[in-house]
Amino acid sequence: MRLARSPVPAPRRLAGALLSALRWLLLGPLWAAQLLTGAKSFMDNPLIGSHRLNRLGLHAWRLRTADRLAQSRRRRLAHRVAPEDRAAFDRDGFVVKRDFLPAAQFAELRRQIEAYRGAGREEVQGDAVTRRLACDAAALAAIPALRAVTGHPVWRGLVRYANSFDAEPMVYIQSVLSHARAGQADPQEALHADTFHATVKAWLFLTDVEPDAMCFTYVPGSHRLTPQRLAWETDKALQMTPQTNRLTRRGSFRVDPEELPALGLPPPRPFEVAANTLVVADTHGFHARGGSLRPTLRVEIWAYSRRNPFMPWTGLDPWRLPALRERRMGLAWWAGDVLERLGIKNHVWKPRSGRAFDGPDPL
Ligand SMILES: O=C(O)CCC(=O)C(=O)O
Ligand SMILES: [Fe+2]
Repeated sequence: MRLARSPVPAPRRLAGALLSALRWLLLGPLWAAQLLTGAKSFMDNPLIGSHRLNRLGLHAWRLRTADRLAQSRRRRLAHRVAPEDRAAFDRDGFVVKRDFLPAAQFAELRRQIEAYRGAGREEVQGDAVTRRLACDAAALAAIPALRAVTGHPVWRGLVRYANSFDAEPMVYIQSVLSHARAGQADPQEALHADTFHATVKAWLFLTDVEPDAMCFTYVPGSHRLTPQRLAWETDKALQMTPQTNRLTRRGSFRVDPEELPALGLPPPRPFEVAANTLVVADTHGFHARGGSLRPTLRVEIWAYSRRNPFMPWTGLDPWRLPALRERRMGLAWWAGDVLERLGIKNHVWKPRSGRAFDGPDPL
């Protein structure tokens, strides 16, 4: 039986229409300007989420344009990576470097990180907990061995090439704890693309990553914007409803592994790797955090960078200056706190002091 809708009184309807017009008047220019940025949420920006505009090709245009620009920027950064790494990245969307640091240097890095206690942050997603300690001035002073990573020409080159920008990434000591509390499945375990454009994440694992224990997993070749991928993206954008997965609606499209063959893609590959392995990936490609059978702690030096994908140049990075670079992670947390206090946006990163190798908090 269908319930009859109670009619909305005319004055209420008029007030609603006026409010909506005012919202468009105030926010419309911002939403329009965001079309030429990395803004990706189909929920928060009604232009990005517009069925009519996406039928006219808006989402596909943003993907194609961002892809063309990323390829052109990568060509200009190609000299920063070794030819065999470049070939691997262009083919797969990731590069894996085993035994990244000399063994003694890696052991010293781990020792210094185990001893370091910092003021960090923690996010809960489903039953997983992610903790981050910023690689800021305090961390770099206490863990001088970190500079062997952040100053490493291979690390610097790969992060830039994958990102398609000559930009300093944000760097953290990240700890991920699976099954660390009661909750639903960790949403990162669902295969997804982070964004509609090229972007980088890098992991230098400090712990061994065993099979079925939160392996980073990637679909080789899924970073490429093929005609099939473009058609899939367009369909996903047009099929979006309020019932669609929330993270898809926020612009990180989920993909069912069963959809991969039709996209001409192989099955996801899990990285079962020993500590001291570096993985640098374009997380526009499909990836996930592999499931874990047991509660597990994975610790890594984690880097991330994302710039406006519509910028044609590779440089002009405001975070280049060391004084800014080392404060950046703290500034981002502070800005999140301010937005939350103003009631604008919930901040998922809550303060937590401690060490990278701490176990889960007691329930
Ligand atoms: O932690 C992982 O293995 C991957 C999580 C993920 O999807 C991401 O960091 O974008
Ligand atoms: Fe992701």
